[in-house]
Amino acid sequence: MEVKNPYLVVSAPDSKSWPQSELPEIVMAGRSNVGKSSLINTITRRKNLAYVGNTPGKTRLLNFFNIDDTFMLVDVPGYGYANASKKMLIQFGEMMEEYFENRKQKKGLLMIVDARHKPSEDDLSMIEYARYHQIPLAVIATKTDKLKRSEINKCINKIEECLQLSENEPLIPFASEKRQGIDRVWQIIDQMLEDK
Ligand SMILES: Nc1nc2c(ncn2[C@@H]2O[C@H](COP(=O)(O)OP(=O)(O)O)[C@@H](O)[C@H]2O)c(=O)[nH]1
Ligand SMILES: [Mg+2]
Repeated sequence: MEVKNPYLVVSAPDSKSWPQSELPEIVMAGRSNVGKSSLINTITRRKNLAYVGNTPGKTRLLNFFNIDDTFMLVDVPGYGYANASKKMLIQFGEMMEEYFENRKQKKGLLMIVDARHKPSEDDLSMIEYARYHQIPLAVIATKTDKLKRSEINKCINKIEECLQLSENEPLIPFASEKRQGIDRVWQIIDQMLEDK
């Protein structure tokens, strides 16, 4: 898949700023620093479409990326900051609840986790949102380049078990730096977009 014209439509602080478009949307969520922005850049083959690096934990923005006028990638702010306040967590939960409840064109959740770590409680809650709202789910385990070859399968199995993934909830090993997993991610996105 070659992306021709991806661009950031809006960084929305609240639902009033969500785009008025009816394009289908794929949501990407994960703890901060797992490699979400890198993944967006890698699969679109852009260097700076999404901002990579340390962002302060305050951002509660949903970033809507228009991908060639065929769909939107919705980047959910990273969660899991050690110093996140209760208020921030509640606001985050409310924002996601509102999105999942009201946004009709949601087509799937790409849950991004670090291949090296056990998924967090917050990851589990995101997944539960998706299951509850019956949105197709796929998990992407990033940074596999930081694992030895022999360790990758073990880690993948652990994550699968921890999240109790079912057969229609695929888990994809991914490494932005090595550009591994790109085709499978596109396959999953295409499937989600085709699903009624
Ligand atoms: N080794 C390795 N590093 C990665 C990978 N993906 C992201 N990173 C690094 O992890 C850090 C956080 O990445 P970023 O994409 O900003 O994470 P985000 O907070 O989830 O958007 C950056 O220093 C990236 O260079 C990967 O697949 N492999
Ligand atoms: Mg990011």
